Amino acid sequence: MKSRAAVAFEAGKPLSIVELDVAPPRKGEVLVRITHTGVCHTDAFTLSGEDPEGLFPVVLGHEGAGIVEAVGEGVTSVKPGDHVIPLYTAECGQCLFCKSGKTNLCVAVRATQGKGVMPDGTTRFSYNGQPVYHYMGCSTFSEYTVVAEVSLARINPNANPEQVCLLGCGVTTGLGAVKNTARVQEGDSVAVFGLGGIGLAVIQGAQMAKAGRIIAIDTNPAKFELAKAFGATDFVNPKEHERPIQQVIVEMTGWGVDHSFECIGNVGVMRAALECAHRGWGQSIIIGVAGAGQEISTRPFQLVTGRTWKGTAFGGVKGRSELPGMVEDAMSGKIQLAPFVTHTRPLTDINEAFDLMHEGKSIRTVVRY
Ligand code: NAD
Ligand code: AHE
Ligand code: ZN
Repeated sequence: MKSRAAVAFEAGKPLSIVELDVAPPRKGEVLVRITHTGVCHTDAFTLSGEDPEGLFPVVLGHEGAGIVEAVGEGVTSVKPGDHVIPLYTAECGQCLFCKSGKTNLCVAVRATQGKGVMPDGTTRFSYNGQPVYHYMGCSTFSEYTVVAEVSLARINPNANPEQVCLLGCGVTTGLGAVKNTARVQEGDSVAVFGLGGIGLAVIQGAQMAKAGRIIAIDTNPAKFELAKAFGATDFVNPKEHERPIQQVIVEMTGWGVDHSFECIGNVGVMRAALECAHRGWGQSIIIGVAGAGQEISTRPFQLVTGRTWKGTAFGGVKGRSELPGMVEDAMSGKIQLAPFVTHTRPLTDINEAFDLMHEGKSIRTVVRY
């Protein structure tokens, strides 16, 4: 079938709106009609050419919501008409990782996903007869996409897709990082570096956990207003300080914060986030994604004196088990999604979503088909 799509033909170039060919779903696969998709910084990261797993030409996008159009052989957990959110972290329930009870990092389809193909090693997308790669097992920048059955969460059909698409990545990642990875407790102090969709979701999660002080840090002060609305108590612009930012945070708090979160993808800031964690027990959670060849460093003494460095993917959330409940929470107002949707655009204007992100003007632009 034909599908309107935004294709990244080359790194560093705008997406092209084209009509792709999409092959039918094979065994264990599902054809989904995407109705809405957010644009996450990770899409921009991969488009930039910095992603070690980046492949071109590719259909990017991994923060979508849609409706099942058709199912392949053997698919039993979803049927045409079901409302779904595609998952870049699958949940098969069978692999070592799913069964461990320790992680959400299912490996059922991860190896082929990283190579831009379906589990059988081939792609369902083509343009002028040439294959086009899948992305993160989702490819939500195509109106019709094919995903593995294990990569779909079935959700309440009455949910607002323009908002719940954000549970496909940004908001879930931030909330989950607080709840599952850091396990923030009532009264804990928190520092959040980077106030985009991820950082603001961390702040929302910290407020839900009844954290005490929530310090919001960004070089773009325009982000502070929304951070305050989500519950941040203190605001720091690193550009206004001569001293290293970790020193500023330690001085503000006495010994540092109980939990810090890096939500930018800057290895220098990752070091600062670790070093502003409390002596003896502070922990720092890396959420940001850094480019090929970049590495983190600190003095080992920072760890010797009790700080812990951790990371999180999709906030440690098991998508098929947990996203339906999070969608219910969004519908009941327990999770706030509306403030994240600062812009909406039709597919034809998707490149504007990237411009708005780079200019620091948006939190999330949601693209509709
Ligand atoms: P975004 O571009 O919307 O937000 C980033 C924010 O960081 C912006 O407000 C920007 O002004 C701020 N910033 C940039 N440099 C800074 C600095 N030196 N000091 C302080 N603030 C600075 O991005 P996003 O969509 O919120 O994504 C954030 C990061 O999280 C990206 O690296 C993305 O790839 C990653 N991410 C990871 C996961 C995961 O599962 N681990 C999931 C989603 C996104
Ligand atoms: N492909 C990159 C890493 C990119 C990355 O870390 N992705 C995050 C999700 S970002 C969502 O916006 C993630 O979940 N990683 C775990 C996984 O299994 O992909 C690289 O460095 O190769
Ligand atoms: Zn993302």
